[in-house]
Amino acid sequence: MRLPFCLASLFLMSSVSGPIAHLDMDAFYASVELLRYPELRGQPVVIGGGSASAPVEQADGSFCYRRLRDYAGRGVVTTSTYEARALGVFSAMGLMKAAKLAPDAILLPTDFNAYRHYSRLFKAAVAAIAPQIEDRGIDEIYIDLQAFGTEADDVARRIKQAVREATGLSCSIGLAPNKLLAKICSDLDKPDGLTILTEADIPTRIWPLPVRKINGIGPKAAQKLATLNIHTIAELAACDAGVLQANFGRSYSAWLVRVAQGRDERQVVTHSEPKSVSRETTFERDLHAKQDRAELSALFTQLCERVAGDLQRKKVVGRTVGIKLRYADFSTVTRDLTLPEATADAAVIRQAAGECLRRVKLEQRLRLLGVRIGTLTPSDGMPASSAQQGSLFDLHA
Ligand code: DCP
Ligand code: MG
Repeated sequence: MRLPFCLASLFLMSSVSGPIAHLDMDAFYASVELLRYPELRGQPVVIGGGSASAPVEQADGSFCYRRLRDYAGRGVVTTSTYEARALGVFSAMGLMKAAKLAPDAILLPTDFNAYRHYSRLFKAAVAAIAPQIEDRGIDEIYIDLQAFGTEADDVARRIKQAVREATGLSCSIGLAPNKLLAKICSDLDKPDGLTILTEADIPTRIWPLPVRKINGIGPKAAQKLATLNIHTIAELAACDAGVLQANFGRSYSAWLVRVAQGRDERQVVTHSEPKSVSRETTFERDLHAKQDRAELSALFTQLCERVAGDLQRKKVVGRTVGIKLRYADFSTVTRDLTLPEATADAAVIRQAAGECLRRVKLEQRLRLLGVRIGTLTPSDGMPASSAQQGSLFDLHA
């Protein structure tokens, strides 16, 4: 699509502090499990069961695997192999729903300790080559490659190789002038991709993409944009700012205008003392506290587990547990409470978050749910004890 010249130049002015790389591990939890069960390579595999879905070792040393069709419960998919995704099974989907789509897919329990271990390994391998890293979660980082100048492409290739050697796992890297574009690019050629984007490539490679490729434009915002006949990033960039403001409010529409133009001034933040850790999820469809209780509850538990995982990785514990709800009409409420003792335990966070939830109105449908934990202090090597792990798995039961 052709865009007016002024828009093209705005794109080309996109703040250049880069090159910045965004690295994201491929089907992370599932790929770690395949290291343990290599015979499952090439098969649809879903990660998300509790310990009851662990494979059973046979007398001859082989494993008898659980199939999705035998699953009963409220668990959710944490991730799935690309073969399972081809059958329509994705992260955050209920396991029972996934079982309808892929009854023969193999189900494996989550093993957060293993994922944390591999997370540390791949990050250390990257840091040995390029130390300017921003930790964005268990399987993703930004890497500031400015210091490498024109060598950045080679460095990105070396990083992929080093990650493979250190972990046996593949990752995908996007290399671009800023974080926004690097994040989009790491997803363009998964798995095992390396997507290098220069400013000159923006019109051909970024503009034609659906708006959903922008991190921060969720399913609902994309749906609303579609009603305005905006499907691609080019169409978003060409849209009148007033129209966006009328539909999305001042701050979100101003952000939409900036990101549509590929503009992003954020630096790679290498040393941050986190003030809080949070996870949120926008639902595929608006959920009702009563009618969709089981699904909501499972997603809520999963958010708490992910927050707990983040705390444990950052070696911090927190005392203030908060929730954020966004209703179908886009209004947002938050509630929080302070615990007597700091924690990184998913079950404790789940219970506190559940108490917060009881203090909000749940008549309207919900479009987003978030869990936050603040007032962080170092855990001082406080172990993620076995009791704590036990409680994580009990939540799946
Ligand atoms: N995860 C989760 N619940 C979600 C999404 C993700 O528990 N709703 C976990 C499992 C994933 C990991 O976080 O393996 C990383 O998330 P990604 O979105 O990067 O997904 P994957 O790495 O699994 O796949 P991809 O190859 O698309 O990056
Ligand atoms: Mg990933």
